[in-house]
Amino acid sequence: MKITDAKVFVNSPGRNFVTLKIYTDEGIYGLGDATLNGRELSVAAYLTEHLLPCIIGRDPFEIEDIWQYGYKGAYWRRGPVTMSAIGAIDVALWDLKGKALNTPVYNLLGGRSRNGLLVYTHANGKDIAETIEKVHAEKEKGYRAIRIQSGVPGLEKIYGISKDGKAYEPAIRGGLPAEETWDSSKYLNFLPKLAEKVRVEFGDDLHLLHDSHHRLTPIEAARLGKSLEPYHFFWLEDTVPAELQEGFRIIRQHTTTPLAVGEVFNTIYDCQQLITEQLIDYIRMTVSHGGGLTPMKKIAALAELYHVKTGCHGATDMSPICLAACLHLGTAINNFGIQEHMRHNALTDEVFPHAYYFEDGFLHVGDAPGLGVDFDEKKAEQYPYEKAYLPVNRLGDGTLFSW
Ligand code: EZ4
Ligand code: CO
Repeated sequence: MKITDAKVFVNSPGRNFVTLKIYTDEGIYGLGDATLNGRELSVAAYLTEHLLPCIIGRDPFEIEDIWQYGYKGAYWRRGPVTMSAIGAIDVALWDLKGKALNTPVYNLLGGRSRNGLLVYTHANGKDIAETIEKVHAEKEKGYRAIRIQSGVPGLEKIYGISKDGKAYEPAIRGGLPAEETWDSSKYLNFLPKLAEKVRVEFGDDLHLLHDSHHRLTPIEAARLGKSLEPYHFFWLEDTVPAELQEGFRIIRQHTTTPLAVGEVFNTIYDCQQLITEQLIDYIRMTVSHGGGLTPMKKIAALAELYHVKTGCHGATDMSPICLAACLHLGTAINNFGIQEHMRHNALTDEVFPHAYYFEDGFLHVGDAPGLGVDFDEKKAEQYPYEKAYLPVNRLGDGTLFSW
């Protein structure tokens, strides 16, 4: 079999997505997700201008070599744009191979290790009462693990909370990035109050998660983890920006609250120290931004040695193709932890028909060959790309801060 063509589609069916389709001389095609929220066109250009010309004519079964060609062959290594582009090709090739061999991708990765994948969803409220209402609503849908985010008294706009009652989408269309204001001390004082109320309301069995979205220092994160211990969270996510991996030692010395990090990582080197020093419990890298299934399988294997489980990023800016790839990986590996499930809207689901389904708190990957996701190009064409930015964040005195 030979790769005959490859195309990049940039559309906005419900939100922006970049989709890669690789065609072969046998009529079989593979799909990959190249979406990088707020930076979509850079990945599209990296693919069309630089990577795709090099794969035309190649045997699509040579997945490892094509991955190495994209990674080592560029000389310039790592980075979200590069790795998302390499990841889209990699995932498309696994999809293609599964279809060619008439088997789901999880069978190519080692076979089924579990029946379903525990997922967590989001409950976002403007205050404690509304957050509790949202947790009730998600629990009724069958979720057994729920991430709680709430407005913080004294802070105007906050990560995770929508103002208009619609599902939360951080990337705003039109204009320059929105600006938010942050205050760590207000947040640190408030969060244990939220956790206490939610635990009292729901009892011990519901798994609770929370995302600090990279805004704390290590010692602040240590305080937060400690203050949440009585409420036994499933995990505390992205407490500090993790470029300084050894910073996590400070958090770890002070708290038994499990730690998750890594949704912005793109190679194994971003988490090598975090894993080998057992500074985290869950690695949050997702398949598309992590360079594809080829490196993610290696990262999961390294993590397994150190009691670290996976918890792949699964916000709505990961298309159904990426979500399916995460589900195939999670189905096959032994150290799967949990999968984020921030449901896509109806239009996104229509443009990407898929075999995976949610039931009783678990996502099931289905047994369609390949990834089990298709892409309706005709429908997607009706929704052209619209430039959108993620917000930026400042402290009260105007200092630029992490969003
Ligand atoms: O802010 O995916 O855990 N989920 C998150 C997400 C990220 C977005 C950024 O594009 O932190 O909501
Ligand atoms: Co997050």
